[in-house]
Amino acid sequence: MSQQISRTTMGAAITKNMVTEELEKLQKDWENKNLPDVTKKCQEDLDLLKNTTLEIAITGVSGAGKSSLVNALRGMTDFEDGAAETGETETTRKRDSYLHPTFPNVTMWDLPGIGTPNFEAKEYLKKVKFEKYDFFIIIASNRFTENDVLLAREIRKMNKRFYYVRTRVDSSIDSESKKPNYSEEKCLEKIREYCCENLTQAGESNPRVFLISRWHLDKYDFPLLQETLEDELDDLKRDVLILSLPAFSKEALKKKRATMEAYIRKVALLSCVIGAVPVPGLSVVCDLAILVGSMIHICKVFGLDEDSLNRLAKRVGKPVDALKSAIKKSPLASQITTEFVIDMLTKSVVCGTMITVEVVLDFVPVLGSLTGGALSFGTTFYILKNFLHDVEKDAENVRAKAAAF
Ligand SMILES: Nc1nc2c(ncn2[C@@H]2O[C@H](COP(=O)(O)OP(=O)(O)OP(=O)(O)O)[C@@H](O)[C@H]2O)c(=O)[nH]1
Ligand SMILES: [Mg+2]
Repeated sequence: MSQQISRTTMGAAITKNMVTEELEKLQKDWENKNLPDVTKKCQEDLDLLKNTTLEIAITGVSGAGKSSLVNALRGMTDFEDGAAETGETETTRKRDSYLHPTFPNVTMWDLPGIGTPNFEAKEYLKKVKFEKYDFFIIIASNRFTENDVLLAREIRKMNKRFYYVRTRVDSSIDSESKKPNYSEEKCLEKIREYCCENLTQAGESNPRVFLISRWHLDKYDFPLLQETLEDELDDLKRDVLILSLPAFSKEALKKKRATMEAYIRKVALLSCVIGAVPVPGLSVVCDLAILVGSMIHICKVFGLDEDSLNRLAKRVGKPVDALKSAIKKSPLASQITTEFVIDMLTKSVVCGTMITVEVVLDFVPVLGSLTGGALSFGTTFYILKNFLHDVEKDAENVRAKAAAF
Protein backbone atom coordinates (compact mmCIF):
# COMPACT_ATOMS: atom_id res chain seq x y z
CA MET A 1 0.00 0.00 0.00
CA SER A 2 1.46 3.39 -0.96
CA GLN A 3 2.49 6.10 1.42
CA GLN A 4 -0.36 8.28 0.20
CA ILE A 5 -2.99 5.71 1.03
CA SER A 6 -1.69 5.07 4.52
CA ARG A 7 -1.79 8.81 5.15
CA THR A 8 -5.50 8.97 4.43
CA THR A 9 -7.49 10.16 7.41
CA MET A 10 -11.21 10.57 7.72
CA GLY A 11 -13.59 12.57 9.78
CA ALA A 12 -12.55 16.17 9.22
CA ALA A 13 -15.36 17.57 7.16
CA ILE A 14 -18.58 16.17 8.44
CA THR A 15 -20.34 16.60 11.76
CA LYS A 16 -23.03 14.65 13.61
CA ASN A 17 -25.49 17.42 12.81
CA MET A 18 -24.94 16.99 9.09
CA VAL A 19 -25.59 13.24 9.24
CA THR A 20 -28.62 13.81 11.50
CA GLU A 21 -30.06 16.33 9.06
CA GLU A 22 -29.73 13.90 6.17
CA LEU A 23 -31.28 11.10 8.20
CA GLU A 24 -34.21 13.33 9.11
CA LYS A 25 -34.85 13.92 5.39
CA LEU A 26 -34.60 10.17 4.80
CA GLN A 27 -36.99 9.50 7.67
CA LYS A 28 -39.52 11.97 6.18
CA ASP A 29 -39.38 10.23 2.79
CA TRP A 30 -39.76 6.87 4.53
CA GLU A 31 -42.76 7.99 6.61
CA ASN A 32 -44.44 9.64 3.61
CA LYS A 33 -43.77 6.46 1.61
CA ASN A 34 -41.91 8.57 -0.97
CA LEU A 35 -38.67 6.66 -0.71
CA PRO A 36 -39.17 4.40 -3.77
CA ASP A 37 -40.01 7.44 -5.91
CA VAL A 38 -37.12 9.48 -4.50
CA THR A 39 -34.57 6.73 -5.10
CA LYS A 40 -35.96 5.98 -8.57
CA LYS A 41 -35.53 9.65 -9.43
CA CYS A 42 -31.93 9.55 -8.05
CA GLN A 43 -31.10 6.59 -10.28
CA GLU A 44 -32.64 8.34 -13.29
CA ASP A 45 -30.73 11.55 -12.54
CA LEU A 46 -27.43 9.68 -12.21
CA ASP A 47 -28.06 7.77 -15.45
CA LEU A 48 -28.98 11.00 -17.22
CA LEU A 49 -25.83 12.73 -16.01
CA LYS A 50 -23.71 9.80 -17.18
CA ASN A 51 -25.34 9.77 -20.61
CA THR A 52 -25.63 13.50 -21.21
CA THR A 53 -23.39 14.73 -23.98
CA LEU A 54 -21.92 18.17 -24.49
CA GLU A 55 -20.90 19.12 -28.02
CA ILE A 56 -18.92 22.34 -28.30
CA ALA A 57 -18.31 23.83 -31.76
CA ILE A 58 -15.33 26.14 -32.25
CA THR A 59 -15.23 28.12 -35.46
CA GLY A 60 -13.48 31.17 -36.91
CA VAL A 61 -11.10 32.19 -39.69
CA SER A 62 -7.93 30.26 -40.36
CA GLY A 63 -5.28 30.89 -37.71
CA ALA A 64 -7.74 32.39 -35.21
CA GLY A 65 -6.78 29.86 -32.55
CA LYS A 66 -9.54 27.23 -32.81
CA SER A 67 -7.35 24.15 -32.44
CA SER A 68 -5.39 25.77 -29.61
CA LEU A 69 -8.61 26.40 -27.69
CA VAL A 70 -9.73 22.81 -28.27
CA ASN A 71 -6.51 21.66 -26.61
CA ALA A 72 -6.77 24.17 -23.75
CA LEU A 73 -10.33 23.11 -22.91
CA ARG A 74 -9.13 19.51 -22.73
CA GLY A 75 -6.28 20.52 -20.39
CA MET A 76 -3.66 19.68 -23.02
CA THR A 77 -0.60 21.25 -24.56
CA ASP A 78 -0.41 21.40 -28.37
CA PHE A 79 2.32 18.81 -28.53
CA GLU A 80 1.04 15.59 -27.04
CA ASP A 81 -0.67 12.51 -28.38
CA GLY A 82 -4.26 13.22 -29.30
CA ALA A 83 -3.85 17.01 -29.32
CA ALA A 84 -5.35 19.04 -32.18
CA GLU A 85 -2.66 20.22 -34.58
CA THR A 86 -1.91 23.93 -34.32
CA GLY A 87 0.36 26.31 -36.22
CA GLU A 88 0.87 29.57 -38.02
CA THR A 89 0.00 28.06 -41.41
CA GLU A 90 -3.47 26.83 -42.26
CA THR A 91 -3.85 23.51 -40.45
CA THR A 92 -7.55 22.65 -39.93
CA ARG A 93 -9.22 21.98 -43.29
CA LYS A 94 -12.00 19.65 -42.23
CA ARG A 95 -14.33 19.17 -39.28
CA ASP A 96 -12.53 17.25 -36.54
CA SER A 97 -13.86 16.00 -33.24
CA TYR A 98 -11.83 15.67 -30.06
CA LEU A 99 -13.13 13.78 -27.07
CA HIS A 100 -12.40 15.05 -23.60
CA PRO A 101 -9.58 12.83 -22.30
CA THR A 102 -11.35 11.98 -19.02
CA PHE A 103 -15.03 12.49 -19.88
CA PRO A 104 -15.71 11.08 -23.34
CA ASN A 105 -19.29 12.40 -23.30
CA VAL A 106 -17.79 15.86 -23.91
CA THR A 107 -16.68 16.55 -27.49
CA MET A 108 -14.95 19.63 -28.87
CA TRP A 109 -15.47 20.18 -32.57
CA ASP A 110 -12.66 21.92 -34.41
CA LEU A 111 -14.43 23.36 -37.42
CA PRO A 112 -12.61 24.52 -40.55
CA GLY A 113 -12.03 28.25 -41.14
CA ILE A 114 -14.95 30.24 -42.53
CA GLY A 115 -13.07 32.93 -44.41
CA THR A 116 -13.32 31.68 -47.99
CA PRO A 117 -14.41 34.17 -50.68
CA ASN A 118 -17.49 32.13 -51.55
CA PHE A 119 -18.56 31.89 -47.96
CA GLU A 120 -22.23 31.14 -47.42
CA ALA A 121 -23.14 31.00 -43.73
CA LYS A 122 -26.20 28.83 -44.22
CA GLU A 123 -24.37 26.34 -46.42
CA TYR A 124 -21.44 26.26 -44.03
CA LEU A 125 -23.68 25.44 -41.07
CA LYS A 126 -25.41 22.71 -43.04
CA LYS A 127 -22.05 21.27 -44.03
CA VAL A 128 -20.74 21.20 -40.45
CA LYS A 129 -24.06 19.72 -39.18
CA PHE A 130 -24.99 22.65 -36.94
CA GLU A 131 -27.81 20.77 -35.20
CA LYS A 132 -25.28 18.59 -33.34
CA TYR A 133 -23.80 21.35 -31.22
CA ASP A 134 -24.91 22.72 -27.88
CA PHE A 135 -23.29 26.08 -28.62
CA PHE A 136 -20.76 27.74 -30.92
CA ILE A 137 -17.65 29.68 -30.04
CA ILE A 138 -16.78 32.13 -32.82
CA ILE A 139 -13.16 32.92 -32.32
CA ALA A 140 -10.87 35.69 -33.65
CA SER A 141 -7.27 36.50 -32.80
CA ASN A 142 -7.48 40.15 -33.83
CA ARG A 143 -10.63 41.48 -35.45
CA PHE A 144 -14.01 39.94 -36.23
CA THR A 145 -15.20 40.00 -39.83
CA GLU A 146 -18.47 40.28 -41.68
CA ASN A 147 -18.38 36.50 -42.13
CA ASP A 148 -18.36 36.01 -38.36
CA VAL A 149 -21.47 38.16 -38.05
CA LEU A 150 -23.24 36.44 -40.95
CA LEU A 151 -22.50 33.11 -39.33
CA ALA A 152 -23.75 34.30 -35.93
CA ARG A 153 -26.97 35.51 -37.53
CA GLU A 154 -27.60 32.09 -39.08
CA ILE A 155 -26.78 30.33 -35.81
CA ARG A 156 -29.29 32.56 -34.02
CA LYS A 157 -31.94 31.79 -36.68
CA MET A 158 -31.39 28.11 -35.97
CA ASN A 159 -32.10 28.73 -32.30
CA LYS A 160 -28.60 27.94 -31.17
CA ARG A 161 -26.32 29.99 -28.97
CA PHE A 162 -22.96 31.49 -29.94
CA TYR A 163 -20.25 33.44 -28.15
CA TYR A 164 -17.70 35.82 -29.69
CA VAL A 165 -14.28 35.08 -28.24
CA ARG A 166 -11.14 37.15 -28.87
CA THR A 167 -8.11 34.99 -28.15
CA ARG A 168 -4.32 35.63 -27.95
CA VAL A 169 -4.95 38.35 -25.37
CA ASP A 170 -1.65 37.39 -23.71
CA SER A 171 0.28 38.34 -26.87
CA SER A 172 -1.52 41.68 -27.15
CA ILE A 173 -0.83 42.47 -23.51
CA ASP A 174 2.77 41.44 -23.90
CA SER A 175 3.42 43.85 -26.76
CA GLU A 176 1.40 46.71 -25.24
CA SER A 177 3.13 46.35 -21.88
CA LYS A 178 6.35 47.67 -23.37
CA LYS A 179 4.74 51.08 -23.98
CA PRO A 180 4.99 53.88 -21.40
CA ASN A 181 2.02 54.34 -18.98
CA TYR A 182 0.83 50.81 -19.68
CA SER A 183 -2.19 49.54 -17.75
CA GLU A 184 -3.53 46.02 -18.25
CA GLU A 185 -7.07 47.12 -17.53
CA LYS A 186 -6.93 49.88 -20.16
CA CYS A 187 -5.30 47.55 -22.66
CA LEU A 188 -8.12 44.99 -22.22
CA GLU A 189 -10.72 47.72 -22.52
CA LYS A 190 -9.12 48.92 -25.76
CA ILE A 191 -9.17 45.42 -27.26
CA ARG A 192 -12.78 44.95 -26.19
CA GLU A 193 -13.84 48.28 -27.72
CA TYR A 194 -12.02 47.49 -30.94
CA CYS A 195 -13.71 44.08 -31.27
CA CYS A 196 -17.16 45.49 -30.47
CA GLU A 197 -16.58 48.28 -32.99
CA ASN A 198 -15.73 45.93 -35.85
CA LEU A 199 -18.64 43.64 -34.93
CA THR A 200 -21.00 46.63 -34.97
CA GLN A 201 -19.63 47.75 -38.33
CA ALA A 202 -20.24 44.24 -39.63
CA GLY A 203 -23.89 44.45 -38.55
CA GLU A 204 -24.00 42.96 -35.03
CA SER A 205 -26.45 45.09 -33.06
CA ASN A 206 -25.45 44.20 -29.50
CA PRO A 207 -21.96 42.73 -29.49
CA ARG A 208 -20.50 41.00 -26.47
CA VAL A 209 -16.93 39.73 -26.65
CA PHE A 210 -14.99 37.52 -24.23
CA LEU A 211 -11.23 38.13 -24.14
CA ILE A 212 -9.19 35.02 -23.43
CA SER A 213 -5.78 33.41 -23.70
CA ARG A 214 -5.47 29.68 -24.36
CA TRP A 215 -2.50 29.68 -21.96
CA HIS A 216 -4.39 31.27 -19.06
CA LEU A 217 -7.94 30.01 -18.75
CA ASP A 218 -7.92 31.24 -15.15
CA LYS A 219 -7.53 34.85 -16.35
CA TYR A 220 -9.19 37.62 -18.38
CA ASP A 221 -12.76 36.76 -19.44
CA PHE A 222 -12.60 32.97 -19.48
CA PRO A 223 -14.16 32.61 -15.99
CA LEU A 224 -16.94 34.97 -17.12
CA LEU A 225 -17.42 32.98 -20.31
CA GLN A 226 -17.69 29.81 -18.24
CA GLU A 227 -20.23 31.41 -15.94
CA THR A 228 -22.25 32.65 -18.92
CA LEU A 229 -22.24 29.18 -20.49
CA GLU A 230 -23.35 27.65 -17.20
CA ASP A 231 -26.22 30.13 -16.88
CA GLU A 232 -27.40 29.43 -20.41
CA LEU A 233 -27.07 25.65 -20.50
CA ASP A 234 -29.71 23.37 -19.02
CA ASP A 235 -28.99 21.79 -15.61
CA LEU A 236 -27.50 18.53 -16.84
CA LYS A 237 -25.28 20.08 -19.50
CA ARG A 238 -24.16 22.65 -16.94
CA ASP A 239 -23.08 19.86 -14.58
CA VAL A 240 -21.22 18.10 -17.41
CA LEU A 241 -19.40 21.34 -18.26
CA ILE A 242 -18.44 22.01 -14.62
CA LEU A 243 -17.18 18.48 -14.07
CA SER A 244 -15.15 18.32 -17.28
CA LEU A 245 -13.35 21.67 -17.41
CA PRO A 246 -9.83 21.67 -15.98
CA ALA A 247 -9.62 22.87 -12.37
CA PHE A 248 -7.78 26.06 -13.21
CA SER A 249 -9.07 28.22 -10.33
CA LYS A 250 -10.28 27.95 -6.73
CA GLU A 251 -13.69 29.02 -7.97
CA ALA A 252 -13.77 26.18 -10.52
CA LEU A 253 -12.96 23.72 -7.72
CA LYS A 254 -15.80 25.07 -5.56
CA LYS A 255 -18.25 24.55 -8.41
CA LYS A 256 -17.04 21.01 -8.85
CA ARG A 257 -17.53 20.41 -5.14
CA ALA A 258 -21.11 21.73 -5.18
CA THR A 259 -21.97 19.51 -8.15
CA MET A 260 -20.38 16.49 -6.46
CA GLU A 261 -22.25 17.15 -3.19
CA ALA A 262 -25.54 16.72 -5.05
CA TYR A 263 -24.12 13.58 -6.67
CA ILE A 264 -23.09 12.12 -3.28
CA ARG A 265 -26.56 12.52 -1.79
CA LYS A 266 -28.05 10.64 -4.73
CA VAL A 267 -25.45 7.87 -4.52
CA ALA A 268 -26.04 7.54 -0.76
CA LEU A 269 -29.80 7.25 -1.28
CA LEU A 270 -29.27 4.51 -3.83
CA SER A 271 -27.00 2.60 -1.48
CA CYS A 272 -29.82 2.82 1.08
CA VAL A 273 -32.14 0.72 -1.07
CA ILE A 274 -29.79 -1.49 -3.02
CA GLY A 275 -26.62 -1.94 -1.06
CA ALA A 276 -27.23 -2.64 2.60
CA VAL A 277 -24.53 -5.28 3.04
CA PRO A 278 -22.57 -5.66 6.31
CA VAL A 279 -18.81 -5.33 5.80
CA PRO A 280 -17.21 -8.42 7.39
CA GLY A 281 -15.42 -7.68 10.66
CA LEU A 282 -16.76 -4.14 10.92
CA SER A 283 -19.93 -2.70 12.45
CA VAL A 284 -20.51 -1.01 9.12
CA VAL A 285 -23.13 -1.56 6.45
CA CYS A 286 -22.60 -0.27 2.93
CA ASP A 287 -22.14 -1.17 -0.72
CA LEU A 288 -18.42 -1.30 -1.37
CA ALA A 289 -18.81 -1.21 -5.16
CA ILE A 290 -20.78 2.04 -4.93
CA LEU A 291 -18.09 3.55 -2.72
CA VAL A 292 -15.23 2.45 -5.00
CA GLY A 293 -16.96 3.74 -8.17
CA SER A 294 -17.92 7.06 -6.59
CA MET A 295 -14.45 7.72 -5.18
CA ILE A 296 -12.81 7.03 -8.54
CA HIS A 297 -15.29 9.41 -10.16
CA ILE A 298 -14.57 12.14 -7.56
CA CYS A 299 -10.79 11.81 -8.11
CA LYS A 300 -11.22 12.13 -11.89
CA VAL A 301 -13.48 15.16 -11.60
CA PHE A 302 -10.76 16.91 -9.57
CA GLY A 303 -7.89 15.76 -11.79
CA LEU A 304 -6.38 13.39 -9.21
CA ASP A 305 -5.66 10.61 -11.69
CA GLU A 306 -2.39 9.69 -13.38
CA ASP A 307 -3.41 10.90 -16.85
CA SER A 308 -4.69 14.29 -15.70
CA LEU A 309 -1.64 14.88 -13.53
CA ASN A 310 0.68 13.93 -16.41
CA ARG A 311 -1.14 16.37 -18.68
CA LEU A 312 -0.92 19.13 -16.08
CA ALA A 313 2.80 18.42 -15.57
CA LYS A 314 3.35 18.77 -19.31
CA ARG A 315 1.36 21.98 -19.39
CA VAL A 316 3.46 23.61 -16.68
CA GLY A 317 6.68 21.94 -17.83
CA LYS A 318 7.51 20.25 -14.52
CA PRO A 319 7.98 16.64 -13.39
CA VAL A 320 4.74 14.96 -12.39
CA ASP A 321 6.26 13.95 -9.04
CA ALA A 322 6.55 17.61 -8.08
CA LEU A 323 2.78 17.92 -8.49
CA LYS A 324 2.11 14.63 -6.70
CA SER A 325 4.04 15.89 -3.68
CA ALA A 326 1.22 18.41 -3.13
CA ILE A 327 -1.25 15.58 -2.58
CA LYS A 328 -1.39 14.97 1.15
CA LYS A 329 -4.59 13.09 1.92
CA SER A 330 -6.17 11.52 -1.13
CA PRO A 331 -5.21 8.51 -3.21
CA LEU A 332 -5.06 8.69 -7.00
CA ALA A 333 -8.01 7.20 -8.91
CA SER A 334 -5.96 4.11 -9.84
CA GLN A 335 -5.23 3.34 -6.17
CA ILE A 336 -8.88 3.05 -5.19
CA THR A 337 -9.86 -0.59 -4.82
CA THR A 338 -12.21 -2.56 -2.57
CA GLU A 339 -9.24 -3.25 -0.26
CA PHE A 340 -8.48 0.46 -0.09
CA VAL A 341 -12.08 1.28 0.88
CA ILE A 342 -12.18 -1.47 3.54
CA ASP A 343 -8.92 -0.10 4.92
CA MET A 344 -10.41 3.38 5.03
CA LEU A 345 -13.57 2.13 6.76
CA THR A 346 -11.51 0.15 9.28
CA LYS A 347 -9.43 3.20 10.16
CA SER A 348 -12.55 5.31 10.61
CA VAL A 349 -14.08 2.70 12.92
CA VAL A 350 -10.88 2.10 14.90
CA CYS A 351 -10.18 5.82 15.31
CA GLY A 352 -13.78 6.39 16.40
CA THR A 353 -14.36 8.97 13.67
CA MET A 354 -17.13 6.93 12.04
CA ILE A 355 -20.03 8.76 13.66
CA THR A 356 -22.71 7.28 11.40
CA VAL A 357 -23.51 4.22 13.46
CA GLU A 358 -24.31 6.05 16.67
CA VAL A 359 -26.37 8.67 14.81
CA VAL A 360 -28.37 6.01 12.96
CA LEU A 361 -28.98 4.12 16.21
CA ASP A 362 -30.89 7.17 17.50
CA PHE A 363 -33.23 6.72 14.56
CA VAL A 364 -33.86 2.97 15.00
CA PRO A 365 -37.29 3.34 16.67
CA VAL A 366 -38.67 5.34 13.72
CA LEU A 367 -36.81 3.63 10.90
CA GLY A 368 -37.62 0.03 11.83
CA SER A 369 -36.93 -2.24 8.85
CA LEU A 370 -35.10 0.57 7.07
CA THR A 371 -32.34 0.62 9.69
CA GLY A 372 -29.90 -1.44 7.58
CA GLY A 373 -30.50 0.82 4.59
CA ALA A 374 -30.14 3.91 6.76
CA LEU A 375 -26.78 2.63 8.00
CA SER A 376 -25.66 2.15 4.43
CA PHE A 377 -26.99 5.60 3.50
CA GLY A 378 -25.25 7.26 6.47
CA THR A 379 -21.96 5.43 5.92
CA THR A 380 -21.87 6.19 2.20
CA PHE A 381 -22.81 9.82 2.76
CA TYR A 382 -20.26 10.25 5.54
CA ILE A 383 -17.37 8.53 3.77
CA LEU A 384 -17.92 10.25 0.43
CA LYS A 385 -18.42 13.73 1.89
CA ASN A 386 -15.18 13.46 3.84
CA PHE A 387 -13.44 12.05 0.82
CA LEU A 388 -14.69 14.94 -1.33
CA HIS A 389 -13.41 17.41 1.25
CA ASP A 390 -9.92 15.86 1.17
CA VAL A 391 -9.84 15.60 -2.61
CA GLU A 392 -10.84 19.25 -3.06
CA LYS A 393 -8.08 20.33 -0.64
CA ASP A 394 -5.49 18.23 -2.47
CA ALA A 395 -6.67 19.42 -5.88
CA GLU A 396 -6.28 23.01 -4.66
CA ASN A 397 -2.75 22.21 -3.44
CA VAL A 398 -1.89 20.70 -6.82
CA ARG A 399 -3.36 23.73 -8.61
CA ALA A 400 -1.41 26.15 -6.42
CA LYS A 401 1.79 24.19 -6.95
CA ALA A 402 1.28 24.14 -10.73
CA ALA A 403 0.55 27.89 -10.75
CA ALA A 404 3.72 28.59 -8.77
CA PHE A 405 6.00 27.09 -11.44
N1 LIG B 1 0.07 33.54 -27.46
C1 LIG B 1 -0.99 32.91 -27.88
N2 LIG B 1 -0.95 32.24 -29.05
C2 LIG B 1 -2.06 31.58 -29.46
C3 LIG B 1 -3.25 31.56 -28.68
N3 LIG B 1 -4.17 30.81 -29.34
C4 LIG B 1 -3.57 30.40 -30.48
N4 LIG B 1 -2.31 30.86 -30.56
C5 LIG B 1 -1.33 30.62 -31.64
O1 LIG B 1 -1.95 31.01 -32.86
C6 LIG B 1 -1.51 30.15 -33.94
C7 LIG B 1 -2.73 29.58 -34.67
O2 LIG B 1 -3.47 28.78 -33.78
P1 LIG B 1 -4.34 27.52 -34.23
O3 LIG B 1 -5.00 27.03 -33.01
O4 LIG B 1 -3.55 26.58 -35.04
O5 LIG B 1 -5.40 28.26 -35.16
P2 LIG B 1 -6.60 27.59 -36.00
O6 LIG B 1 -7.76 28.53 -35.90
O7 LIG B 1 -6.84 26.20 -35.56
O8 LIG B 1 -5.99 27.62 -37.46
P3 LIG B 1 -6.44 26.74 -38.75
O9 LIG B 1 -6.44 25.32 -38.32
O10 LIG B 1 -5.40 27.04 -39.76
O11 LIG B 1 -7.79 27.24 -39.17
C8 LIG B 1 -0.65 29.07 -33.29
O12 LIG B 1 0.70 29.41 -33.48
C9 LIG B 1 -1.02 29.16 -31.82
O13 LIG B 1 0.03 28.76 -30.97
C10 LIG B 1 -3.26 32.28 -27.43
O14 LIG B 1 -4.25 32.35 -26.69
N5 LIG B 1 -2.11 32.92 -27.11
MG1 LIG C 1 -6.72 24.43 -36.54
